[in-house]
Amino acid sequence: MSAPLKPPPDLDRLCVDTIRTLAMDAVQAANAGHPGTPMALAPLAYVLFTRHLRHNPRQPGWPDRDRFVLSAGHASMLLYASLHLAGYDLSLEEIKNFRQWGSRTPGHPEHGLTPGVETTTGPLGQGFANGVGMAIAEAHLAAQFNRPGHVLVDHRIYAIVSDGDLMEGISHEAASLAGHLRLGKLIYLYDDNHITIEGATDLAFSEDVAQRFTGYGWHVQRVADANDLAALDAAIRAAQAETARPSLIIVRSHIAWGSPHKQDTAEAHGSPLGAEEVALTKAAYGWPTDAKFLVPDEVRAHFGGCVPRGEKLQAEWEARRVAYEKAFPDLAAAWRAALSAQLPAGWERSLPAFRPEDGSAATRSWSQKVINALAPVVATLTGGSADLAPSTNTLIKGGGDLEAGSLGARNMHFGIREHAMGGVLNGMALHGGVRPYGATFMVFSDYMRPSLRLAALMKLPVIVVFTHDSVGLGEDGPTHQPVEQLAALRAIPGMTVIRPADGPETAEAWRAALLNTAGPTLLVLSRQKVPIIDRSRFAPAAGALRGGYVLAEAAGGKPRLLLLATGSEVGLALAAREILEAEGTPTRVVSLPSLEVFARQDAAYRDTVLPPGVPARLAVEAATAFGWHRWVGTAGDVVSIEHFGASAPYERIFQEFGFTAENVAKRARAVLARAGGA
Ligand SMILES: Cc1ncc(C[n+]2csc(CCOP(=O)(O)OP(=O)(O)O)c2C)c(N)n1
Repeated sequence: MSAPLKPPPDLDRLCVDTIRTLAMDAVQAANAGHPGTPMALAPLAYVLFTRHLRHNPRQPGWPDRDRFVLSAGHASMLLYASLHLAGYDLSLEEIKNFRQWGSRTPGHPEHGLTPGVETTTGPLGQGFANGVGMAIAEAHLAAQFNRPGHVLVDHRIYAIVSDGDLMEGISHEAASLAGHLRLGKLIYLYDDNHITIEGATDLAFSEDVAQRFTGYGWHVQRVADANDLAALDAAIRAAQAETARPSLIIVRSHIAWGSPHKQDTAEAHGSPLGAEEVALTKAAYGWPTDAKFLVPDEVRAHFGGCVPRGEKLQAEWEARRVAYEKAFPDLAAAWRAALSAQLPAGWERSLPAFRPEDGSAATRSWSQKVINALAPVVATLTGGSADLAPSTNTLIKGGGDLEAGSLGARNMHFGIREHAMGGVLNGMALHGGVRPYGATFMVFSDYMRPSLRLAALMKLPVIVVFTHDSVGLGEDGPTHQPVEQLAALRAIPGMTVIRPADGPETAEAWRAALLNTAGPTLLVLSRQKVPIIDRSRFAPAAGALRGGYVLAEAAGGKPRLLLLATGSEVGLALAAREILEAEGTPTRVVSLPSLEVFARQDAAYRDTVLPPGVPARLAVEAATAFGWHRWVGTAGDVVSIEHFGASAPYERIFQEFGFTAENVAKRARAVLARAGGA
C-alpha cells in the first residue's frame, strides 16, 4: 500500500492556510458564502485528503475509492479547495467563479457537476444519512463478492458533519441504524465549533453528543484542537482500526480560525469576512495580504502528490481485481454487471403475465409477485421497508435479512425511520452496485420528502413503493389516508410517480421503474383489492409504459366524453363508461398511471389519447384535483377529494365521497352539458 504523503511541519501549515485563504478569497469575490467553517476545518480536509483518503483524483469514479461526504454543504469551499489542490479536474478559475452562473463551484456541492463531489449536500442531515447508505452498500457488496485472499471491495466512508447535521432528526435515525448495523467503515468527523447561525449552540443544543453516539453503539473519540494535525491523524487511525462500530471523532474547532474580529462569531458562518478582515486574517497567518487565490508552489507540489499516490493505490487494486477475475470469473462477471447498473439480458421475460383468472387483488399484492419474480434475475435489487413489509408486500422471499453479520442479504429493515430510509437509499444509489428500493405507507412519504427531492435533484435511480395509496385504505382513517401526497410528489421536478390500475399495469410499473435510471420512481399502490380489467376486451397494459393510453375505446371509435383515471379508480371509470355508453354517450376510458411519463410523450401521441377536439373530460382520482386541470381543460372536471378522509370500511368511504360508478356518470353528464357535447 502507498504511504501517506509526509511534508515537513511548516509545509503542513502552509497547505492548511492555502485552503483557508482560497475559501476566504472565493467567498469574498462572490460576496456570498460561508468562509468561517472552511477556515476552521481546513486541517481536517488537509489530513484526510493527503493522508487518509484512498482516492485517485484522476479517476474519481474508481469503484473502490473511499467516499468523502461534506454533510455541512454550506462549507462547500472547503471541498472545492481540497479537490482543486488534490488534482481533481477543478481549475483555479472555477474557484474564482465560486457561486457564479455555469461554474462547477455552486453554492452547495452538487453531485454530477463537480468531479469528486460524492453527493449533493446543503439540506443539513442528508449527507449524514447518505454516508450511512454508502457504508451499507459497501458492506453489502463486500459480503457478496469478497473471498478469502481476494478482497475486491474494501473502502471507507468519511464525512464531515456539523452541529446542524447532528440536530436534524434524520441524522439521529441514520446514526441509530448505522450503530445497529455496526458499520465499521464509517468515519465521521464532527465539527464541534459551538456556533450556528443564530449564535452559540447552547441556545438550542445542550445534549451530550458523545454519550448519544456511544448509546447508538458508535466508537467515539475527541480531538481537543482542530489544528492539532497529529491528534487528528491519530484519531482517524484509531477509527480505522475500529472495524466493528462506526466512528465519530468530535473535533473542537473555532469558526473563522485566525480572524482577529470574526473568529468564534456566528457572523463568520454565512457572510464574507469583508476585504479588511480578509487582509487582517491573512496577516495573522503570515500570508501576503494583497495576494488573492494564492497557491504557493510548494503547496501545489505537495498536494499534487495525491495523484501519484492515488494512481498507485488504484494500480494495486487493479492487480487484485485481475487476480480476482482469474480466480472467480463468474463472480467477477456478476460484480461487473452490478457496477455497470445494466439489467441482465432478457430480464423482462421474468415479469409475470397476470390474467383475469388470477383473481382480484390489491396492487400491492401484484407488486409482491412482481418483486419475487424479478429478484432472482435482477440480483442487484436490494431493499426493504420502514417496518411495514407485511403491509407493503416488499419482502424478497429467501433474500435473508440484511443485518450486522449478514450484510450481504437482500431484505433491509430500516426500522421506523422513513427519513433515514430516504437518505440511505440515496447513499446506496450514489455508491453504486445495488439497485435500492424502500417502502412505506404513502402518507408517510411526507416523512421522506426532503430525501426524495434530493433523489430527483441528483437523478438517482431509487425506487420507493408507497402502498395504502388513498382513502381506499379504509378503517385507519384520515391520519393514514393520503389525499394531497400524490399531487405533492408529482410536483417534484424529475420525479416519476406511477399508480397502476391492476396486476398487468403493476408489472409494467415495475418494468418502467427498473428501466428508469435517470431519476427516482415511486410506485403508488392500493391496500384494497382492485377490479380485474379484462384485457381481452380492453387494451393491453403495455400502454402504461407511455404514462397513459386508451384503455377502453368509445363505441364507434369516436368519443364524445373522455374519462381519465389512475390506479384503483380505473375500474370505477370502466363501470361508469358502461352506464354512459348504455345511455348512448360514446365514452373513452384513458388509464393514466403516470402523468409525468405521459407528459414526456410527444404531442402527437398525447393527442391520440386525449384528442384536442373532445373537451368533455372527467378525471377520477381519490385524491386532490391539484394538477389535473392541465389534462381535463377548462371544460372538464375532476371527481376528487378536497378534504381529509374518514375512518370506515372503504366501500362506505368511496360511496360517501362520490367514488361510485353512478356518481361518476352523473358528474360526466354535467361535464357533457357544459362542454356542449351532450
Ligand atoms: C435542513 C436545513 N435547515 C436549515 C438550513 C440552513 N442552515 C444552513 S447552515 C445552518 C447552521 C449551521 O450551523 P452548523 O451546522 O453548526 O454549521 P457552522 O455554523 O458551524 O458552519 C443552517 C440553519 C439548512 N441548510 N438545512
